[in-house]
Amino acid sequence: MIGNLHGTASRATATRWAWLGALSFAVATVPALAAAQASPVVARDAWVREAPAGRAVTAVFLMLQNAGTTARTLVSGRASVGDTLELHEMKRENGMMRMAPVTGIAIPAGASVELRPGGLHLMLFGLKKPLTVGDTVRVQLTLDDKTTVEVAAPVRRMGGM
Ligand SMILES: [Cu+2]
Repeated sequence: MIGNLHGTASRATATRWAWLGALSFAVATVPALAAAQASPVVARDAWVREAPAGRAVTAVFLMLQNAGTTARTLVSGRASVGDTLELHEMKRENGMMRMAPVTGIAIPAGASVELRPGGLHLMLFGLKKPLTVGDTVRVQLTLDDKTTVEVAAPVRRMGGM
């Protein structure tokens, strides 16, 4: 019987969290990966460029640090807002700086890679609501070895790209 009672309590808790999730509008939750492995790669100093009403696109910047002895590659990601997340770089084309998707961002062993305005960045598409200072976006990144890295990215105001 104790097992049954415990099961019921867990379901009730799960339902309550599901409701909280449905009610939170500024920051939707990224489902946690129960079996996520610890990665020697960490993400820090993350932030998201503020997105005014009507703007469905924004960029995420952060520092990726690989404390391991094996090079890793960031291959994909998702966020608590927006439909899709793409890995982007800025490159010069006919004298103009343009951004373009890349298939991966290499993080050499024992090194850091900075995603910053004017360089590599994460692009969020399909924003349904404005992002303003005070909001926080949760970002989950997947590496080439299938490990994931999670980071909270506060919204910051910023002039241009
Ligand atoms: Cu971009």
